[in-house]
Formats: sequence, C-alpha cells, structure tokens
Amino acid sequence: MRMCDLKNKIGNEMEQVQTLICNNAVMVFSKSYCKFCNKVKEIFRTENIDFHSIELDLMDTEGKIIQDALAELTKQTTVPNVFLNGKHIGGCDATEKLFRDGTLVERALGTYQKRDFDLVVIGGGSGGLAAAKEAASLGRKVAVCDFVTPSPRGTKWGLGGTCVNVGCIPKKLMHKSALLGCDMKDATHFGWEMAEQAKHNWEKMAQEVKMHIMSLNFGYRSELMLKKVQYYNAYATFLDKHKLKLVDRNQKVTEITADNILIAVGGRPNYPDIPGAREYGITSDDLFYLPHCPGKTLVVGASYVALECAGFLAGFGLDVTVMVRSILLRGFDQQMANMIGAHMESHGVKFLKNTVPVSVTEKSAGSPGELTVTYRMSDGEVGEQTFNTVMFATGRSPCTANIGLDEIGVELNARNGKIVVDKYERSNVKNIFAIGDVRDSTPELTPVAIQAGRLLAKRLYGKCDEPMDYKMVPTTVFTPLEYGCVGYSEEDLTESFDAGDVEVYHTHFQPLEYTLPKRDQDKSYGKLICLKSAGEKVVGFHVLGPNAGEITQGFALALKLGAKKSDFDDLVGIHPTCAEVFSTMFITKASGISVEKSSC
Ligand code: FAD
Ligand code: NA7
Repeated sequence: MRMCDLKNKIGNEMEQVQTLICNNAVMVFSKSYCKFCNKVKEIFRTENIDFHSIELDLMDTEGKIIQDALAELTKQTTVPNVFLNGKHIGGCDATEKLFRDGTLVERALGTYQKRDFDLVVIGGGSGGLAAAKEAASLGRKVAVCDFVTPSPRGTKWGLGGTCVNVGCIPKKLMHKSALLGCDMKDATHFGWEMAEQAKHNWEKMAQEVKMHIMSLNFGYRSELMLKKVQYYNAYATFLDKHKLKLVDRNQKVTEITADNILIAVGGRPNYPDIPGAREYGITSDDLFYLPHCPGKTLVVGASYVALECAGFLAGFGLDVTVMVRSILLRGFDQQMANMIGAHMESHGVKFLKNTVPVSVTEKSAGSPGELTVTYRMSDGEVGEQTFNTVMFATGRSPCTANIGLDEIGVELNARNGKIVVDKYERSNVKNIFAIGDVRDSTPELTPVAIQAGRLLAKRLYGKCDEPMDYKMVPTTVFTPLEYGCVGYSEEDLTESFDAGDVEVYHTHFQPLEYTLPKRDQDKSYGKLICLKSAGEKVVGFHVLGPNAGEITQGFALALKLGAKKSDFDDLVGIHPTCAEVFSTMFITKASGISVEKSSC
C-alpha cells in the first residue's frame, strides 16, 4: 500500500510527513550525525538521483514526533527511513541492496517494473554456473541459459561449458592416461615385471572420459535444481537490455526479462581461413570425443592447447607433428617454452617450425582416413605431408558475434571481440556484466571465471565490495613435463623494469622418480625471478617438472603474500620432493655458474 493512501488513517499532526513523502519522489528522513544516513545520501548522489532529506535531530521536538509517526507508519524506528515514489523502502541496508542490484535508479524514477528474474546468466560454463549458484544462495531469482552450438564436425556436449566438456577435464584425464604409459615403462626399473607390453586403447579411454563428463553434466543440472535456478537449454540473444529471446533445440522461442544479465558465453576454437580446414580438420572440441584413435596427427598452433594435446597424443605412441607459425607458447616465459619444446622433441614429437598450413584435402576416407596437408615455410618453400588427423589449435574467439550486443550498444574490444568491462565486471550498459573467457584483458582460466562469477554475485546481492584480483594468477601447462608458473616471465620484467633490478635464481633438478629409469636428465628446471629494489621480492615463479601444477598452487600463495627470496631460503624443504629445490636455490643466472646435473 502506498503511504499516501494511508493519509486519512493517521492524525493531522502527521500531515507534514505525508506531504513530504508524497511530494518528493525520493524522501530521506535522516539525522545529521548518522553515518548510515550519510551513506544513503552518498548513494543517491553517486547515482545522480535527486532526493529530499530532513534532519530530524536538528528539528527540536518536532523531529521526535516525526520519527514516532514514521515508526507508526513503517514499523521502522531507526533512520535513515527512505521512501521512493511514495513506497517505503527501509533503511541503509535496504537502499544499498537496491543500489547493488542495480534497480535503485528505476525505482527512484518510478519506472521500475518487476521482471521475471533478478539475474539471468547467459552461458552455463565455469563462470556462469558459479555466479548463478551464488546469486541463488543469496536468495535471488536466477536463470541460466546454456546452449552448445555443435562444432562443424557435429560434436556437442552437455551443461558445464568448456572446462568440463572440452577443456581442462578431458585434457587432464588424457594427459594422465599418457603419463601412465610413461610410468609403466619406468615401472620395470622399479622391479615390476610386465606380462606383456602395455597397449593404449583410445576407444576405452574416450568412453571412460565421456562417462565421467556425463556424470559431471548431470551433477551441474542437479545442483541448479537444488538451488532453484531455472535452467534453459536454449540459445540466448538480446532483444533489449533487460529482455532475452531464447531458442531451444526444437526452435521453440521463449522470452524472459531480468534486472541484471551476466554474459559468460566463453569462446570457441578458430579455424584458419584455408581450403579444407573446416571440412576435414578438427579442433579440441572434437578431439576429446573422437570415437576412433586419431592416428598420425598434425597439430597446427603452438600455444598451450596445441602443445598439451600433442603431448598426450605422443604419449599414446602416436606419430605427432606440431606446426609452429612463430614461437612456442606466446605470452609465457620463452626459456621455459623452449625447454618444453626440447623435451617434447626428445620424446618423439616433430616440430615443423616457421610454417603455416595452406590447404587440407582428403586422400582417402575412413575412421581415421588420410588427409594431405600442404604447407608453406617462412622461406617460401612449400611442403606436403599425409596425416590421419589434422587438429587446429589456432586460438579461440569469444561467442559475442550473434547475441545482439550491437543493438543494445555493449562495447566490445574491436581487436578481439571481447566485452570491455570495469573492475566490477560491469559493461558500459549498466545492468549487463561479463566474466570468464568473454571478458576482455583477463586470463582465460576456469578458476578465474569461477572466482569472478562468485564475487560478482556477492557484490550484486550480498555485502561484498571486493573486485576480482586478476594479479598473480597461477597456471599450469599440462605438457608431458608439466610447466607451472605464477607472476612475471623474464620477458615481462624486461619490459616493465630496469634489467639491472632483476635477479634470477635457477637450477635444474632431477626428480627422484626419474633416477632409476635414468630418464630426462637435466630436463626439470625451476627459477625464481626477484626484484632487487624490493628486497628481492619474488615476482616470478617457474617450474618445469612432474606435478608442476601441484607445486605451483602452494607457492602461488607465497607470491600473492609478497614473499621475498629470503622467505624461500628460510623455508625448510620436504625431502625428497621436486618442490624442495625452491628452498635451496642459490645460483643466479648472472653468475653464469652451470646449474646442470644437480640432483636430490
Ligand atoms: P565456458 O566454460 O566456455 O562456458 C560458456 C558456455 O556458454 C558454453 O557452454 C557455451 O556453449 C554457452 N553459450 C555460448 N553462447 C551462448 C548463448 N548465446 N546462449 C546460451 N549459451 C551460450 N583452464 C584452466 O583453468 N585449466 C586448464 O587446464 C584448462 N585447460 C583447457 C584446455 C582446453 C582444450 C581449453 C579449450 C580450455 C582450457 N582451459 C583451462 C580454459 C577454461 O576451459 C576456460 O577458461 C573456462 O571454461 C571459461 O569459462 P567461461 O565460464 O568463461 O565459459
Ligand atoms: P592461443 O593462445 O591464441 O594460440 C594460438 C596459436 O595458434 C599460436 O601458436 C598462434 O601462433 C597459432 N596460430 C594462430 N593462427 C594461426 C594460423 N592461421 N596458422 C598457424 N598458426 C596459427 O590459442 P590456444 O588455442 O592455444 O588457446 C586459446 C585459449 O584457449 C587459451 O588462452 C586457453 O584459455 C584456452 P602465433 O604465436 O600467433 O604465431
């Protein structure tokens, strides 16, 4: 009931209160010394909302009478007491809630209309699901729209996004499968007698991986149901900034509205613009679901998706070639990148360097068939080879092209099509947010998307002000010899700091488990990059060796907390491990002393 309608029910002495509420779209009953009242007024100023306030403490006895009347009207005895367009809102918390969830301006202007949802998330991947579940836990009405457009080869999958279906999860499981092959070879040196030589069965592995993924898909759907998040298995496009059109697999159209919309649509693999690429090539989207062993494989591209896939395929004993246009692992520390390349090469992976594909044609059909790849080297020479499978890992593009963003004016980075947002993940259209792989200028990693999603929901619907901290994000490349890092690469540092200010400590190490099989001598390596002017603060951590991901996760905390080299030196190692080398790393690169052949 609008307070103005109560006018006749209360005494004449309340007429002044009623008049204030009815005559002012935004009315704040306040006390001049009250910090919550000041906070509320500051919120209105920030949002450019005109408001009228009276300070009850400056009004002698009249102020007390007004406060009593307000208590009678609203059952609220405290200030601030806020009214928007005649409707009682509440105090500071209630006003802040509307400010956070983005509906305050519309409510103040009297244009707010109740929508179907508080939050609709487009994209049921790592970031989208995290945000949706958090918002629902905070009591909001939430929907998730997720739709997988099949790959050009027809591969499709369930709820959970890239990580679960065609990214981290199948990749790490296949990496593990390849490592097991290696371990089995090592096992004979540890006294195991193998009845017969182990053979890899692609079909069995792919089936097991698929079953695991399906169980995860099911888990995500159940979680959404439990949290009462409405799930639409439909492709979403914007009709206006609060309204979406959803089209499901049967072309059934639904329209829904929301106060806030989160875009978490991720990205999909690129294909090079050459004849036969889409017709005969596959991407990581297809590889994990390939029903047959890929056989002799060409992987085009040299970033982490390419090297990881090439690594596990070679681990299964397949003939694998990586076609590198320029450098390995652009964006990563190049010393480490080249060490990874050298290790892979020593395990039989072939590299066609400074080379780009020109065309792919079918030589013979089959599962797998044979494909002829023509390629050109940087010196202009043209070559041709036959492969059973050609996989393109030539980057990914955000799924922002066909979702109606132009119509509603959401700003994209013209260079990469990603959504430009502020530090609170808000786009230039105030009620539209973006996180995860589709957000511009942040690492494309699952935990990053999850953390950003959770924090966004907490800022919108909880009591959190914290923006996502995108600095010092650790990561690992799951090549046969894993590479973990956090912080700066040596290349980054020379761009940002004076070369004389940088000290690099490093060492090779021999994992104990490699000693009996006598393998990979001088392949494992660690380095700490320190800033002299900051008391040798460690600003870069790099490790190449078994279980690098596990090692890096722990040390990432040290870097995040600002650890110095002396803290690493004070740390007592755990023996015998690979990680302990970071507690005994005393040789600097500048000294020129050899770091080869040190072992634990
Ligand atoms: P996604 O997980 O991509 O989810 C987006 C979802 O939105 C998808 O389901 C998509 O189909 C859907 N969608 C798109 N458009 C629409 C629309 N209009 N309507 C409805 N739904 C739509 N990260 C790591 O941290 N560790 C790893 O080891 C790792 N390995 C990787 C390996 C590979 C091969 C790849 C490709 C990626 C890997 N990543 C890894 C990256 C990680 O998978 C991504 O950073 C993460 O999945 C991004 O999450 P997201 O929520 O932004 O988007
Ligand atoms: P990246 O990191 O964008 O790397 C793409 C790689 O593909 C890189 O080595 C490129 O070489 C190469 N590339 C790109 N276009 C071509 C063409 N046309 N021909 C040959 N080689 C090419 O992509 P990824 O797929 O590895 O990973 C993308 C994200 O997915 C990653 O951030 C993860 O989060 C998941 P270049 O160095 O440009 O010469």
